[in-house]
Amino acid sequence: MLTRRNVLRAGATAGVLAAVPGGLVVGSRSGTARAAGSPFTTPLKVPAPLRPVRLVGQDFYRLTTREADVTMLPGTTTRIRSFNGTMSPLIVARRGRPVVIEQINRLDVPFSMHLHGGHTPEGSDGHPRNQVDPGGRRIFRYPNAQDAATLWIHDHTHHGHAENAYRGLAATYIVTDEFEESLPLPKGQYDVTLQMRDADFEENGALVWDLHGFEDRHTILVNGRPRPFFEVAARKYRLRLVNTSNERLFLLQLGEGEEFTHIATDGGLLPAPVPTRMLQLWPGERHEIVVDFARYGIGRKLVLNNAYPYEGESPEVMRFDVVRDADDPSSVPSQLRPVPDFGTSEIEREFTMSFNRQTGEHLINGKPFDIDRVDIRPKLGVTETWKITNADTQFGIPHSMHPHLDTFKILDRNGKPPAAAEAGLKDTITVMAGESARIQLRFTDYEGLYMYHCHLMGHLQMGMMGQMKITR
Ligand SMILES: [Cu+2]
Repeated sequence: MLTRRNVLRAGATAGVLAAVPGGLVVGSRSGTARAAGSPFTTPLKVPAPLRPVRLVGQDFYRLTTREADVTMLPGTTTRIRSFNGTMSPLIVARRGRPVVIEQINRLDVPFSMHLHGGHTPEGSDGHPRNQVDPGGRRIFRYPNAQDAATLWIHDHTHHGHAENAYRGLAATYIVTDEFEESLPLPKGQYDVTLQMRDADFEENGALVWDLHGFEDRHTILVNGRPRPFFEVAARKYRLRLVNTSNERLFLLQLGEGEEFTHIATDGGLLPAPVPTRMLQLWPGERHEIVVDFARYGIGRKLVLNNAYPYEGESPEVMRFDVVRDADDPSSVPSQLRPVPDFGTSEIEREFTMSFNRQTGEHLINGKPFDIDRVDIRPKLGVTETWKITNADTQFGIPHSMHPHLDTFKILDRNGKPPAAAEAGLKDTITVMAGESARIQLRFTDYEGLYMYHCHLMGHLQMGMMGQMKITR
């Protein structure tokens, strides 16, 4: 149904369209700001990797999904849905060494664990057919037969994923490999994951959940802390940016438009580093950057801003405070990792994303998700080209496409080759209203039933998902 709120939301989103390609139009949105607290009063929490039980040939973890009371806003307590009681946990895996996770569900809602970006066998991919009911448990096997990249874990239950992610269930999952370790990029304590998202809080710290209320989520959280500060050394850092928001675009700028180096996207390292001053981080995406704080003296404070805040909202995401010297043997090589050649596509498919104003559903090729319908039947090893068209010109709503199982490369956007920042392997692509993009991909190794969908979680919940049956 088209409510007044839907119209407002859709109209407001058009502002994003106007903003992103050219000059910024800030403040075209409506919405009321709740108290979000002063920025930079809380230190960033840098999660330590979870410690596995090391078995012969594999790492074993137990992840219990349960409610927990944590401090997010100073002086208040927030009940979240968590993995093992914490926000933003981190798992570090190694290429070729399998990770096995026993997921135990102590929530009172179902949970279906999906490793976003994982090259994962069907039974461990978190299909809603396999969701774990309250009190249940399930074993997930991640072979990690894939290149180094920053992945993340979130829920994929049929109607609960958006709320489960919003209430805190998001883990970062890093795959490392020998090639990447051989590069002189910043490592150890200078390799930091930043999970970014928004939320709406009551004054008492309780999370406000409204599927349609994304314009009211004015508190920006980084690793579960509101607009934190991070004390850094005057040297290079590798920052892994993960957008775990339901709907929010971060248009990231450092300080007064400082330069930083873009080194990786969803599927891992770019072919070559890209110097940049602004980065779009859409829901579900990961981008990795290297920032050289040696350019700034001790005492300098650099704010990371979102150049597209909602109306009534301040742009700050977090602040880097340069507080000490440090040696810096790291550097960014001029070449990183070449993109594989997928050959010539044998299959071409088209996906048109649209919003049905009568039903309030978000559709792919005119249809909402149906768990009993198989939409496409790709063959293993056969290269395909997908043309993704965003037909939402009336409301100007952005949409994305995230096929499970394998990464893709972007062939073109509106017929033009992708920018250098999009020249690497991706698993999620956002397409603005009235625009189209073509991607090339090839499914490998695993047969079975997998999903592809828009990663704006509200849209996914309102139907924007299809199923593919992959066979030999
Ligand atoms: Cu969408």
